Amino acid sequence: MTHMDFDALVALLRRIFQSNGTSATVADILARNCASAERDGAMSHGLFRMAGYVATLRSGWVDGRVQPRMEEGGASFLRVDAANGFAQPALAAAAPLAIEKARATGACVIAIRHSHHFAALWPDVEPFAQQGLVAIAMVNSMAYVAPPGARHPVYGTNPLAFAAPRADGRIIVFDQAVSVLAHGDVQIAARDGHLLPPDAGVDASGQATRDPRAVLDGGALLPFGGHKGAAIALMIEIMAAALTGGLFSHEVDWSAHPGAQTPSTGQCLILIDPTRGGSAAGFANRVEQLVTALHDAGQERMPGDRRLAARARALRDGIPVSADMLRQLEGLIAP
Ligand code: NDP
Ligand code: PYC
Repeated sequence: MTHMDFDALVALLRRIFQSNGTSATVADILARNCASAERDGAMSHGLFRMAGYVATLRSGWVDGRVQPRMEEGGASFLRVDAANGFAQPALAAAAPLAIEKARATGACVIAIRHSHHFAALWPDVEPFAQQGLVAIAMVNSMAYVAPPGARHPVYGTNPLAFAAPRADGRIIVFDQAVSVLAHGDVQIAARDGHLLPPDAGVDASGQATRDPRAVLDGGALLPFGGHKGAAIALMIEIMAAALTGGLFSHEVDWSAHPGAQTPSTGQCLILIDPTRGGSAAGFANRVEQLVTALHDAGQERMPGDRRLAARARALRDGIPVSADMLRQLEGLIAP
């Protein structure tokens, strides 16, 4: 195991992306995103994903060089056509104008379509909360999740992320898949020979299984909380696909692009300026009071705490990268 400096890891990942056909801008955005996930211990969307990015780029399924196109949607609405590119560069292009609109009008919807999101969602919302806004993000992915009663998967693992400012410049963030586990974690469990938790998935015949391979080979993941999680998956399909003009998870068809792994769907973000609300004590102070009440009640761990602790460790000691992973990454650099 070596411990890599964040910037050194970003430089290596940038080289992988660019040598596989992305523009320098896209390479930089995706490299920072992926290295940040590894730094924060968000392993299902860290270095493990690099082989999938590269296979996807080599398959011609995604355009790593395209410029997202911004479309005016109204005073509080911004549409972005990612034009078959990655979602993160589309969001990066939209963010300054979206923040301006949110501050001018109180809120802004960002509707991104024809975009590939293969990453954790918290990096998309964190910067908005650091600038004093509340941010909610939704992405639909590919049909891996079967709602109760369904004969086959229809929903994606559809994550939902939320970020809000706390007092003293801190923020609170959660980011969770709608499935019991992210698909990435099922792949990691299969790779490492671990069982899934009970009630996480079914095999190809619809029988409950804890075998990750059975879920990956024609089975399905289940939504957390049964019909309640399924309803959130439904909302995310509607907001990330029907609203934006993107594809539903079950419409993703990469059969003409062997090796492709990224979903070509949509993403919706809602930014809110909390100073427009009615809190006399100030929004961030009220959030802080709630967090204090939770701690007083006995909840020690808040969402984001584990990730920020991993970040602090990695920034102090470096990001742990195994020799095997380093070899794999170096092997992904195209000649
Ligand atoms: P987890 O279940 O690991 O975590 C979900 C959230 O709950 C996190 O904010 C986490 O904080 C928090 N949390 C976990 N355990 C506790 C606890 N005991 N007490 C308090 N808070 C807790 O995430 P998922 O497996 O659902 O998702 C993993 C990642 O996969 C996400 O980043 C998601 O965006 C990504 N994903 C991306 C998809 C895509 O299409 N791009 C599709 C599906 C998933 P902390 O981080 O601090 O542990
Ligand atoms: O881990 O479920 C997942 C996932 C889907 C798309 C990107 N990540």
